[in-house]
Amino acid sequence: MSFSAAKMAHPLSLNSTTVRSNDKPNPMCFDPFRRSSSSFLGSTLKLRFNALTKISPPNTHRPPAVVAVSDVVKEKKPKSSANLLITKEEGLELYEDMILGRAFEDMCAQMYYRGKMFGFVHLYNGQEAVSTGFIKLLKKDDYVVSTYRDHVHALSKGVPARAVMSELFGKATGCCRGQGGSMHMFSKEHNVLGGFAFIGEGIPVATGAAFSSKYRREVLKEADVDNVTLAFFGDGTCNNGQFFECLNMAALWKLPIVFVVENNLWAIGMSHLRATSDPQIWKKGPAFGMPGVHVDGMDVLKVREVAKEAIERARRGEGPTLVECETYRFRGHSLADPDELRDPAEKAHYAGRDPISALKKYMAENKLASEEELKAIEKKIEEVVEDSVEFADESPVPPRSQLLENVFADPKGFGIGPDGSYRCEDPKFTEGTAQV
Ligand SMILES: Cc1ncc(C[n+]2csc(CCOP(=O)(O)OP(=O)(O)O)c2C)c(N)n1
Ligand SMILES: [Mg+2]
Repeated sequence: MSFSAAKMAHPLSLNSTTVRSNDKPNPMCFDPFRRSSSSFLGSTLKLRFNALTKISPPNTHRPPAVVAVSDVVKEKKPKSSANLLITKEEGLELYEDMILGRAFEDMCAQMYYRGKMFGFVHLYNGQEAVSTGFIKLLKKDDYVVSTYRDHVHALSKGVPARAVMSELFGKATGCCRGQGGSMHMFSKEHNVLGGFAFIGEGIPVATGAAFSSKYRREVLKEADVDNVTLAFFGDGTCNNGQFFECLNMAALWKLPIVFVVENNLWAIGMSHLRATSDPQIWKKGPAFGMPGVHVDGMDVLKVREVAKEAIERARRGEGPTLVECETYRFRGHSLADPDELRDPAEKAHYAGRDPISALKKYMAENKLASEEELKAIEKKIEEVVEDSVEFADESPVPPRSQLLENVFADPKGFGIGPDGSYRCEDPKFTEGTAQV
């Protein structure tokens, strides 16, 4: 097993494992690193134990923020004399992808409030290091399976901003021809197998994709098939049965998959600590016979190192890995959420750990990029995002005939009449479903 429990030096300057013994706790000041018997990660909530059951707290020693990491991080050969984990080109690529994710989502918020998007829209602000850290390591044929928080995963995998924005606008030029919307990004071309509105729904799809890769390679003898599947989902989803069932099957069949938990501490308004018997999700990996890794998800370089090892392990045919990324969403659960439940101190703590600012600082300190180079990337992305909005706005809405397409397998079913024409094209169609 290549993964082991160990602490690692923080590649970025924000060292979440540091505990300064001289610091006196200030009751007015939120200090997530202060050792406490009842706090977890950066949450300000206390772990509560049911007094009626008289069960004593199982663990009175709070683990450090990063409790298990890849050995590869420690053994990593330096890219340069400065002992850096990335080259300049790699750093610029990571920066560009994170800026794209952030700028795109900020624009989505604007467009949503201007009434250009419909239904629920869930943004990814704050979590970019996870998408970028993992997906930028993939090959084109590898698969990504997401959740309803899916725009940025699609962008990282290469789906053009125009196609994602148009999909959000419900336009015919969207990656699902406007038929999916925010929660259902899909691209056959880019092997993005979907956003999914039901939590946990994507995990079996991802497991199936990983199974198909293994089947093609080992049964159909397609020797060049070495695709890896990444399944992204949240902390709240890890209490869903599909998660456990799929961990079992993936470990049993040594499937080429990485289960990536984006633990942002909240499932809508439910704190992870209140909902989960053992909040350390990564521990569930070893229970199924696969490595479980916990990584600082606000640090793209750490995420990337862990991702590298997990993806390579899957590609080598050694089976799945469960990676828990400690992260945080900077906005409410969806754009309809006023976000009044979370403690402002907790929000402020994570805002100060913005993964984009951290990478920027790291690159500047290590002379990997000048201020001008980073500004040029920001400018370029601003134009890409602006262009995506103009494109989406000018694109046509889907034809009415598309309304019932892909709804029924039988083309002569509910949607298509005996004469072969769409029933919705009947002028009386909107008068009531009884006649349809
Ligand atoms: C099967 C199912 N049950 C309930 C819901 C309602 N629901 C929507 S989001 C959500 C919370 C999910 O939280 P988490 O997995 O942590 O993801 P996050 O939103 O934090 O990214 C729930 C319960 C759902 N979409 N699907
Ligand atoms: Mg969550």
